[in-house]
Amino acid sequence: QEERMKWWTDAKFGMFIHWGLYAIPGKGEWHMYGAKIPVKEYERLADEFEPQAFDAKTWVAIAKRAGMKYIVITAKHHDGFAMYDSKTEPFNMVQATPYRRDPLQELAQVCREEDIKLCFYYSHVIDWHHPHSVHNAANNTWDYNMGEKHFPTYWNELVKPQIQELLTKYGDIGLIWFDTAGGLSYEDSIDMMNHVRRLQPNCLMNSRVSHYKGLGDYQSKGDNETPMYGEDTRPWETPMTLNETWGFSPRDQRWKTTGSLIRKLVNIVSKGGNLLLNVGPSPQGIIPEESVQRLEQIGDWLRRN
Ligand code: FUL
Repeated sequence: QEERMKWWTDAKFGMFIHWGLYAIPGKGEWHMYGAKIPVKEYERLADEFEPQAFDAKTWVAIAKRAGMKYIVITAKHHDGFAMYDSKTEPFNMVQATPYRRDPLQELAQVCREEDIKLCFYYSHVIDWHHPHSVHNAANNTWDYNMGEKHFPTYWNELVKPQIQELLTKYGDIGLIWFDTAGGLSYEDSIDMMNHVRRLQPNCLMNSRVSHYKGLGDYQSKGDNETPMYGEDTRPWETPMTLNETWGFSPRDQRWKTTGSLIRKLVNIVSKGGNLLLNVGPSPQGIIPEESVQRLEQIGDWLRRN
């Protein structure tokens, strides 16, 4: 356990990347749910997803210059779209878009070369695209009849096979960042943890793998939460945004200042935690300039101090 955690506790600072089809409407990653967009209509976004400016090298360089040691990217968020070449489900980057490339594979390659740990975010409970994702309160009730949902179909035919793909085709993965596990049973939480352990014994999992307390390798704090000193007995991490949303949303210009970001980083790290700071790239694959600037300034400060 200790041994497995070492790279992560040493790392302190990571980059979170929320990137998916939701970047196209540009209203954050909960847009499909908020606007109750029918699956068939949402799927059409994939027809126009062609991030010609995406360059894994640029992203990894931005993270490195900021002093970040790991990257956690959305492999599948709540909208169910797989940002990689999934053989399990055609609603993915390679089969459903004109782009046809696998950005996670490209990132994996560059991360290996640049000595950055690649990690995947995976929404294992909420999935608005799949007809059988049922547990969380935030379900797709506009396309699907809740009474007809059969959770094991979703779990065994989509979630577990996709986790298997992510843990077998991209080399060593630092951690799987699970999310919003409300409603998932204790048995299924353990089932998932065993599944990950079997596939990659050194891959970490955050506590959001389950809503049962104490599971996972470390505690994920609430979004943007800075805990009090001594509050935690386990290793912990705060996921934080640079503005107020996770997915690309150009109308959200409420950027935190560099000064306040540095104070948050110091505050968190001095209490023993990790900071996972988020960027939301555009549909073209560009990390917003305001984000890049702030990350650069944080990196400059870290190099001076
Ligand atoms: C939340 C999610 O619902 C948000 O969309 C985002 O991914 C954040 C990090 O976790 O619970």
